[in-house]
Amino acid sequence: MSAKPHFYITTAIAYPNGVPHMGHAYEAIATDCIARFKRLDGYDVRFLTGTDEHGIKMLQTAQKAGLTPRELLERNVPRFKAMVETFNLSNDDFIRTTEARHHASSQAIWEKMAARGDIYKSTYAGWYSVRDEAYYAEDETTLNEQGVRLGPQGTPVEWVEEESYFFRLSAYQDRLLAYYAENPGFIMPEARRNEVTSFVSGGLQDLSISRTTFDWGIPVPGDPKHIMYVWVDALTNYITALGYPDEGADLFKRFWPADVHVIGKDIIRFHAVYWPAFLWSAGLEPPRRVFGHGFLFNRGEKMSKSVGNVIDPFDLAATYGVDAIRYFFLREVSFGQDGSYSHEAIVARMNADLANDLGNLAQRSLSMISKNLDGVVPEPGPLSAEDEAILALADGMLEKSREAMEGQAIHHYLNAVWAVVAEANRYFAAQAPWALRKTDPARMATVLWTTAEVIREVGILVQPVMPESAAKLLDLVAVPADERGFDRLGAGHRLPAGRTLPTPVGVFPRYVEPETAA
Ligand code: ME8
Repeated sequence: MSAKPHFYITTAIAYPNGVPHMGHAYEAIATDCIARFKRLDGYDVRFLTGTDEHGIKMLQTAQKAGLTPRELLERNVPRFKAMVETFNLSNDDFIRTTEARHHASSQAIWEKMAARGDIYKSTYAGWYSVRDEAYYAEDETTLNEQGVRLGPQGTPVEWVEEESYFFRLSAYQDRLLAYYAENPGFIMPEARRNEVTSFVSGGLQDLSISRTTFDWGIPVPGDPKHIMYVWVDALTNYITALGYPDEGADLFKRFWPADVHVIGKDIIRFHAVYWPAFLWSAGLEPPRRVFGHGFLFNRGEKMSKSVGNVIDPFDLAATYGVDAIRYFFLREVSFGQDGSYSHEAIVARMNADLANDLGNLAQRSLSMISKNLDGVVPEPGPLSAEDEAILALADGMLEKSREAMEGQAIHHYLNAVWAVVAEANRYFAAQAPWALRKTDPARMATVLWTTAEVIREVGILVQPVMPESAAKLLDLVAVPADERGFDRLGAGHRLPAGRTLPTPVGVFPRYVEPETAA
């Protein structure tokens, strides 16, 4: 077993009833950034993503398209896998809930919950939203102007009445409330915690956890006429992927309980109420944190297939580049809040933050080393107060970034890095090494070394958000692959003099409007 601290992080598993949209890619990118950050910071990381392939929604979508559910999966799951590839995700596993390992695991957790006495048979009569795959109490629903009854997420609900197995969720109300109170970091951000706490305080009903009217799902052990409620099976994916029901499996021992389940705010109830209760019932620990991120809007409007403004993540990646998109969403949207995006906003970030602030600084300073110092990293002379100050700022980025990332405040981590980039630009302009070339070449060399060292530190720190561009940047300052971890940041590992740098090339392309480019 590794001596490193362990860190297990997951995305939600998406319904492949359609192709991935930018909301899916956003969640995946953010989770990947956190996973990469932790890996570079010395953790033994496990990062899981995948697809949620059962349920009525999948079945109905397939039927409408004249397909079997498996045919629908064959069409769409490869798109989710392509999204993982395209956006350069560093996941260790991709789980599909139709896999045999997952059937075994879901049936095992069911049996554990039944053995605890938490499952009983009765009749369900109430509202169900197929779109949310969720049961709602009558007082959570409303009638719209057309007389259609809607659930709290605004999706239509239908009346369901059938024999069903129930989970004794009501028995876990006090334990859940105590857990939230004792672990204020369990549900993040705070608005989500308040929402869940007030829902649970309002009283929990037992939960219907099986259906008999269709068969696209995992059969209930010992009573195959019943199919498990899709959320019982979906949530279990997080432990299936660690080898459950083998609680002695190496992965399970190392990585359960999960450190963070990253999910969207619409599915917080399933993760912060049902999931801990299922786990306790099965004799397992609840996850340490559930982080509910916000929703992405297209120019302030909710993406919807009927409005025709669903953004294809593959198009965005092709238009702007994968790293620019990763950077844009993680910098622009406060993680945990809703966010909006537009072509103008993406271009502004690409050109200002990436091409100008970071790209130009690297290009200008490194090409001076190339032209004036034969491309060899110079030995710095005595450091001035200004050199010391910018190096101290660069050295301070790691602590600030770590602190931000403890609370998944990805945007704060990036703000901290770009504050240093901005300061490095002011430093470079004020020191004007080009003017020192004739008057004081030794001082010029010191300024260039200092700037290159700041670029090294920034390059190391931006790997989680822009893995490919950061690698190129680090190549430009000749940092070997095994010297790119966060343990190389700070005064103990300065850029060594004497290394030969490659001829600098642009790392962050400026976005030029196609009509202007023509
Ligand atoms: O909910 N912006 O799947 P899903 C940001 N299968 N995030 C968004 C979004 C948007 N516009 N739209 C959706 C499910 N998401 C279940 C999860 S987990 C055991 C089972 C997020 O395909 C959404 O909040 O509807 C969720 O976290 C993820 O995308 C998958 O959504």
